[in-house]
Amino acid sequence: MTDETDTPTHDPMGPDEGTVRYDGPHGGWGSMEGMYKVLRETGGGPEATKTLLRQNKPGGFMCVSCAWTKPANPHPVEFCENGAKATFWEQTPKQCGPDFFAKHTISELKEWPDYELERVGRLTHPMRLDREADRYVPCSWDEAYQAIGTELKALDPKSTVFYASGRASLETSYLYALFARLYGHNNLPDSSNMCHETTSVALKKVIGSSVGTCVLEDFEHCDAIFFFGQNSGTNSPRFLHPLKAAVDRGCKIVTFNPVREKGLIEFVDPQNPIQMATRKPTQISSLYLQVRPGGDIAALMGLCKHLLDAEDERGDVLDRDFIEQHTNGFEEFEAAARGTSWEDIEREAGLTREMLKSAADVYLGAKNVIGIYGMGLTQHTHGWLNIAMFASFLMLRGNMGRKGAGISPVRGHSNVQGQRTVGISEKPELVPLDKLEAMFGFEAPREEGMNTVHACEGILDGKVRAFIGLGGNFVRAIPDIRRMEPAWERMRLTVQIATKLNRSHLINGEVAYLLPCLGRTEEDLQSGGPQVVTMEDSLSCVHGSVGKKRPASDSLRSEIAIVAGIAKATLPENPNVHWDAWTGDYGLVRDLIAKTYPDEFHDMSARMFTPGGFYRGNAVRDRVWKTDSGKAEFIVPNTLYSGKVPDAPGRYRLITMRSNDQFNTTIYGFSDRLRGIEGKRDVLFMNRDDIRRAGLVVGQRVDLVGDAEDGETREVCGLEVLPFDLPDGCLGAYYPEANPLVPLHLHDELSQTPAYKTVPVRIRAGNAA
Ligand SMILES: Nc1nc2c(c(=O)[nH]1)N[C@H]1C(S)=C(S)[C@@H](COP(=O)(O)OP(=O)(O)OC[C@H]3O[C@@H](n4cnc5c(=O)[nH]c(N)nc54)[C@H](O)[C@@H]3O)O[C@H]1N2
Ligand SMILES: Nc1nc2c(c(=O)[nH]1)N[C@H]1C(S)=C(S)[C@@H](COP(=O)(O)OP(=O)(O)OC[C@H]3O[C@@H](n4cnc5c(=O)[nH]c(N)nc54)[C@H](O)[C@@H]3O)O[C@H]1N2
Ligand SMILES: [Mo]
Repeated sequence: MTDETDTPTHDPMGPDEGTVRYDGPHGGWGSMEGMYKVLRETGGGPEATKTLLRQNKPGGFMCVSCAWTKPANPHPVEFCENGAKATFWEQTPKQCGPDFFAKHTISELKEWPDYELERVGRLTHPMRLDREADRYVPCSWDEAYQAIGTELKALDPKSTVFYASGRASLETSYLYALFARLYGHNNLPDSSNMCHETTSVALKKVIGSSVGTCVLEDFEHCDAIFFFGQNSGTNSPRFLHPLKAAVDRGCKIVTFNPVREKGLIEFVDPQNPIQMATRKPTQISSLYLQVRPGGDIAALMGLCKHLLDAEDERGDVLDRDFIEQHTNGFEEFEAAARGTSWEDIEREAGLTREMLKSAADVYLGAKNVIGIYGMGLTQHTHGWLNIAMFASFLMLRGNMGRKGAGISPVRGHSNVQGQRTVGISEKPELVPLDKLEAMFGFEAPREEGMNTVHACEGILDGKVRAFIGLGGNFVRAIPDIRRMEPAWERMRLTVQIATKLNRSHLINGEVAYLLPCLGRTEEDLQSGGPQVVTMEDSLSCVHGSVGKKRPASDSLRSEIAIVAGIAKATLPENPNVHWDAWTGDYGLVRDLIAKTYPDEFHDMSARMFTPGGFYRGNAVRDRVWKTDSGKAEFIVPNTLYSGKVPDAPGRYRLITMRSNDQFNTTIYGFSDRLRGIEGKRDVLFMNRDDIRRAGLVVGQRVDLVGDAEDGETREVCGLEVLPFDLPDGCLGAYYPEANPLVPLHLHDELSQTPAYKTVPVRIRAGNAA
């Protein structure tokens, strides 16, 4: 490891004694260096850097990385280290075209690491799989559309799956979902099914809204923020600015996370010259509690118990008016909290009663509280209960539907929330099908479609015959990928619409096409002139986005054009459906969206460049609860543990983690600077006591084996044991490399979001011990 100011270090006690960690703050010079490393790597020139200045600005383009909101008054540079990396990654001048595919067989490419595959460069031409030759060969767009259309026409629509990764625009998403329904199915899984579907289901159930309730302004009025399982420093770094501003005005932040994530500890604002010069960071969290993975229900129960104790003492803690007027189930919830023992809470949370008291005191000292969360709450077998508990905790003091308060899930992909809003959903009851039928003159399919887990099950048992991927890297992102890969290749048709080569493009059906599309930073010129696309951010604001860069290749088509091309080749003529006109002018698609969802999207084209985006509204802000009972629901959890791994020696809960140098399955590089890791990803994070107890030594290579007791063999071999500050009995390894260990059947019980954060594993030390 190198030794510069912002570089990782081991404890001076030596590798056996110390833990791997990063001693610098988040942000600062380290983040500048991280960004420019990717610029060098992708070979981008000054033009790539210039593009950054248009990022997340009204009239510019919306970042292709995370979904964090784009403010009305952007900073001169409204991008972060990881947003810049994503832009550079898309803008690379390197190409992955017919010459490349002529040189490499599919079998050979399967041996390449993910990082090398994407690094080849932008896909430039439509390609068809030649199975005999074990290669992709170029084809024309028309040939691809006609061949795919012919295959789809021959299949039962219900045996096909149309997946979407959360990046495609609202316009593309609307047309993609319409295509699925005109063709005859609701099999529209989305990356959200692996991500915040738990939120969509749980929040809908408890507060009647499937999305968060806060707007940016709330962060200017909150007195405390409770942070559960979201790593802003890496996954939504621009969020650190409002957080820092909140801390600067006295707001307290309390974090619950098994991992001490740097960005939530201290931050140097790269846009603040004084901080950059003095390197004096802002302390972000005033209290940081390393809850056990899966221990959040218990931790929240402990917090609620403290609040009830304080109520007994002071009598002014609970918001009785709110509870009475707006909620259901309080008495049962109160009885359950009082009846839960501290012993159980402490054991399951891995935190003491006193630690939880310190956190409860912060809550009590605050008038307005915001609850933030991410994958640390959603990706568990009882993930929905985590969220229900979090909502209950906030509701006890009326922190819902009030300025400066609320619950705010931090979404992942830049338009994942919006895709669901405009119809990409396997749940027909969430889509205005009657209206679509009237608008387009057809009979919409009414059966529930497949979500991600159902689609995987359908592929395993042979029911699913075709898969279309609108972006993403499905076969790498899902659980149980070693079981899925052979089943995948038995499908009849696979089609991938993508910007860069990834593993999912190498695991193909009998007939397969790889279709390259424009990226969001690129100019999208159609018959009606340059086009705008829109997306909805994590705070439900909708923004127009204009790409200006010259496309990576003249053969690229926009996502809308590709969806329309396939749809036209598949579906019979319909006088109400105008694929060519819609492709020529996306404004016509926005008109359709506005007509279908007038409350949220009226006058969409006129409003899309509103600085800060236009807010699509949330009834919870007016304390209107669209739940079955018409009130917000307190839910009594039937367990304190949101996972399923038993507590026993040698049995571990594995957290799958994102490094600071990746976007999901896209690996930009091998630096996880903020955790002190450089140059590798094949590591196993483990605390020193666990290393000793297991009889291992630091640096030893071990295998992880699945411990789901379902008869399936699951393993990931050759991980280097690294000492790391984690709770007992819990391990960490990187996603997606660890995905073969995740059982498909372990998922949130209501939403089927895979339990990527409490994966049951054991360690096999082999001969090296
Ligand atoms: N640079 C970058 N940005 C991204 C992404 C990326 O990969 N790279 N991915 C995007 C996407 S699609 C998403 S969904 C988001 C993901 O962003 P996050 O929601 O931040 O997701 P993760 O990094 O997977 O995990 C979040 C945190 O949960 C903690 N955690 C794990 N288990 C538990 C638990 O049981 N309880 C608690 N309280 N905490 C726990 C982990 O230590 C981690 O800090 O980011 C988006 N933005
Ligand atoms: N173990 C484990 N597994 C996980 C998670 C975890 O925390 N742990 N997280 C889950 C989560 S939260 C998510 S969201 C999923 C992510 O799953 P996906 O969304 O399916 O995967 P990504 O890695 O985001 O997809 C990357 C690919 O998208 C393509 N792409 C990039 N830009 C564009 C574009 O503009 N248009 C098109 N058409 N394609 C583009 C590129 O080809 C790139 O290779 O993974 C899930 N899997
Ligand atoms: Mo995600």
